[in-house]
Amino acid sequence: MAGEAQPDCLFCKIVAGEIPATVVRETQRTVAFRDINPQAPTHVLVIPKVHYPNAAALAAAEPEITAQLLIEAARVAEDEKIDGHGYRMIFNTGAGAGQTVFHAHLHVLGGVQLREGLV
Ligand code: IU
Repeated sequence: MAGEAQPDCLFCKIVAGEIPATVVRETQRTVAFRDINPQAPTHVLVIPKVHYPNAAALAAAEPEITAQLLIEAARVAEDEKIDGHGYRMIFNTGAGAGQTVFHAHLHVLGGVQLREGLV
């Protein structure tokens, strides 16, 4: 069924509590946890509890949850006090864009001056 947990998905396992993660925020539908290989002083991933392979598939099926990811990302930025300086939100979508975990996730990066440019 659409959105169902996938047995081989690492982020579904984090949602289920089967793999440890440093959770910084949680709602009924989302979890935010620290990236294990941070690329900035603050690097948090915000994910839906339901499984969709990327942000585009999530947006098509669950627009409200997609919006909630953005809202939660902004709350993470406030909690981490990186919202004043500015931060970056990224959805890598597809292997060609650098996506390596195929459960939709929103990167929140900040706490340092991020370079200009996107690629
Ligand atoms: P990407 O957009 O799919 O490339 O991002 C996946 C991220 O998930 C990447 O930054 C990893 O460091 C991160 N990650 C994690 O935080 N915990 C894990 O158990 C695994 C990956 I696997």
